Amino acid sequence: MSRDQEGSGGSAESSPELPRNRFSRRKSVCAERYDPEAEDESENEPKVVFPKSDEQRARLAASVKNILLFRALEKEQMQQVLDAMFEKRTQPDDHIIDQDDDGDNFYVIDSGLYDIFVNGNKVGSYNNTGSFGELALMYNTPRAATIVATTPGSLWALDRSSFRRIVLKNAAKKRKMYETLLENVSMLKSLEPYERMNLADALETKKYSDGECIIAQGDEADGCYFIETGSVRITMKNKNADDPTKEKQIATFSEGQFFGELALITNNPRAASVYACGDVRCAFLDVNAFERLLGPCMDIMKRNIAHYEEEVERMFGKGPK
Ligand code: 1OR
Ligand code: 1OR
Repeated sequence: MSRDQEGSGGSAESSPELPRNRFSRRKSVCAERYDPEAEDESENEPKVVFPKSDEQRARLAASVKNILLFRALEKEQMQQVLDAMFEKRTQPDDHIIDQDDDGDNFYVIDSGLYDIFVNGNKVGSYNNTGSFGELALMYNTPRAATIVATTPGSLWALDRSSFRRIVLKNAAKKRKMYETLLENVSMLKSLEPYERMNLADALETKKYSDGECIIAQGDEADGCYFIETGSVRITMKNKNADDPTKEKQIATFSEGQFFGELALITNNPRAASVYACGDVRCAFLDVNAFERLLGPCMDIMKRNIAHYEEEVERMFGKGPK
């Protein structure tokens, strides 16, 4: 799928601030900032339940599995979301969302292809997976894009009020928590603000104490790490050395740097080990989200890898791997 976006006008409800970017057309008229800690009046609203067949439940469960916005939900909240979702069948040319409209539902794709248009230009598409329509509900802005079905398909819709009551608080908190971190990782500067928001949805904080092994050389890779606080030591064993079990320190990384991307890109085992120096907090991105969300940064990461290779040669010399 493709992604990206920004903001425009708003209503009176409080909302998180939408990051500005070059696509902004209008300033928000809503000066009040959303406070994720504040009680939301919608919390007292009755729960919505749409009965579903077993077959529908199974399809719904499969569709929501990889929805990043739902990652921050607890089990009970997830159950409420599943109860509140209703199915919407779509036909080619159906406009699911029209840019500039008010937001009614958030949609999770069950099946079908959908095109994304901004100001009349096609900017991306969804292929049988993903979700859309969260921006207008989260930030109280008009719809930022038009979404049109191009095949018959099916969507799961979650009404605005349920979305705000159950999903908004956690998701907004998470986006806010990672906002500064992601703005400070230079590799991610090539991402659009909307892409960084999607990234925030996908991250998971992991904590380590002094000396703990975060990555072990030779292991299979499951994701990459962005350092939120603290620093790490990178060490490497070299097969050609006199003592091939001896670990040599090759670098230290600190806040705003990332590691663990190499094995994901090359499909090789971990090239080095990584240990915590003191207390360390990292934001972890799993391999699936990495491939989906960091495509735009691939060139920068590949340049980095060329640098690693030069360094390996400099430190250990050339030789059979
Ligand atoms: P919404 O509630 O504003 C339209 O309704 C939805 O389209 C929006 O939430 C997003 O979920 C989804 N720009 C704006 N909205 C996008 C974009 C997008 N991609 C998906 N949506 N792009 C930026 C274009 C300048 C994506 C480009 C790949
Ligand atoms: P990974 O997935 O292989 C270990 O897991 C990580 O250590 C690796 O991704 C990189 O993110 C990180 N050579 C190889 N990996 C390095 C290096 C490195 N530095 C950090 N990592 N070199 C250091 C270059 C300054 C070359 C070593 C001789």
